[in-house]
Amino acid sequence: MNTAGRLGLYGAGLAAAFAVAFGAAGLVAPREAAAEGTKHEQSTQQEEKGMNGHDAHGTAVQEAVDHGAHTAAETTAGVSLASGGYALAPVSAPVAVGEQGRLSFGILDGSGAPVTAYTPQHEKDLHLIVVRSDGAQFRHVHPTLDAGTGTWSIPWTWSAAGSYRVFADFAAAGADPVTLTRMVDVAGSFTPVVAETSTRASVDGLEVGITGDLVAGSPSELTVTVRRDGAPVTTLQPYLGAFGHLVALREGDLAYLHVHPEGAAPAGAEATSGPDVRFGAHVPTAGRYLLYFDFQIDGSVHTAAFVLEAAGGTAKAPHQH
Ligand SMILES: [Cu+2]
Repeated sequence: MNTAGRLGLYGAGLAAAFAVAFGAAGLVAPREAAAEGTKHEQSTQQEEKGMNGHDAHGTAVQEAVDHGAHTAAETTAGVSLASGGYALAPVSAPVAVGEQGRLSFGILDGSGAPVTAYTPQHEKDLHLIVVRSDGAQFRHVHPTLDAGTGTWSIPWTWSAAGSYRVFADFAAAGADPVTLTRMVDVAGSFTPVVAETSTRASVDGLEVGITGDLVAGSPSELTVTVRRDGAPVTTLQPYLGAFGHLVALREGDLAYLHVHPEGAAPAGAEATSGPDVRFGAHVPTAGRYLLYFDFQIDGSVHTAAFVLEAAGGTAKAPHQH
């Protein structure tokens, strides 16, 4: 089956699952989809926190499906080059490993014109995530916009061959946030990394762990803990308006879930926190999720990668009431 057809099927089945957003400061597009799919008298906030139980989810499932294409487009975040009335134009990048160049692209509106005005999300007009198809080689960067042409670009060198997913996460001025994606191939052979469930990561001399259980269709809390030489690190600095930034990708289609911490935002640029950072997570399906935690200490940004297995949930079972 071709990709479009497969996504269409996914869209119907996963609508409500993706319709529930993540975290307190959470991602807006899925949350708004959830609001549309929820009866007006119900509290969307409560539903997201799981306080209304299974009934609310069942309702959201049916109504989200009824909403059809609009909802489906948002619920397949990060698996399409066009969504929400915007498209990611072809990505230009070096074609071989080690070649120095730039990665650049444009965002096009419904008329094909480049978008030059954006609404910042988490302190940036556009977040660029690049990851190889096996989940390795993750990068989260912030390219520069040429406001005259609408071209985004950033210096770029590939360090490994393979097929990459490029995600652009942004909100055009006056529009809802969307995440668009394209594939970019880098010549050469590579040995795919097989994802093994992993809740600990060693990065730049820091030990980072993640606890919490993902359950398909249900809210879960994840806690990331940062230590150095076994001692809690309490000097996490604000990064993108929070004390950490978590991107979750579903293994298999790399569907994109952009997560932010629960709890209060940093009180100011000098605020620090740690060693724990909590996130609300709500995964749509059972299976593996690749998680990437970006955090900042002493002005340096680090990324810790984890792989979590989500257990199957029962919240979406049609016979439940
Ligand atoms: Cu970003």
